[in-house]
Amino acid sequence: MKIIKISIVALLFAFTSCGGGEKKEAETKDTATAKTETTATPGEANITINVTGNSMADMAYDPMSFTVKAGDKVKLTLINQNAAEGMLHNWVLVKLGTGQEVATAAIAAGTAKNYIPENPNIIAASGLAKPKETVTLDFTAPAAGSYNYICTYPGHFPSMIGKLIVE
Ligand SMILES: [Cu+2]
Repeated sequence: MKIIKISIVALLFAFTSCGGGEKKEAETKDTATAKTETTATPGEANITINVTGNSMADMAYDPMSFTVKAGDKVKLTLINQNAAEGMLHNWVLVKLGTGQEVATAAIAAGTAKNYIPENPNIIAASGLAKPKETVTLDFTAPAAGSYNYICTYPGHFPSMIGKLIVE
């Protein structure tokens, strides 16, 4: 019995040591080990972004900017507060100043790709939230610097743009 226990600890330690994306498994097995690991890896950031307004004229992200640390495991929740039909939104993280290029490519990509084009400027992208829907996105914060987040639903850029600052 004792031997089995030790080997489980060793296994969890192996997860911790390799530092990869195996975290969730370790967390569900042993809370104490998960806590230890949190201190050894970059932090976690839970971010909630609302989309306010009810038309093309007043739609916007709230907040329009936020800050995380490089390497943070970001859990982003996008809440579409719009009730109006056709008000679909997403959250696409792009290199600073590339919003127009990505938004234009998104229209070409169309509904088949949920307006997410193959584009090297895209760092992370959520799915589309229909009116009153919520979508979530997990991503790792990129290197320190400034980035834009945009909605790639046709016609929503440049109204829907924000800035992510990574420290
Ligand atoms: Cu939008």
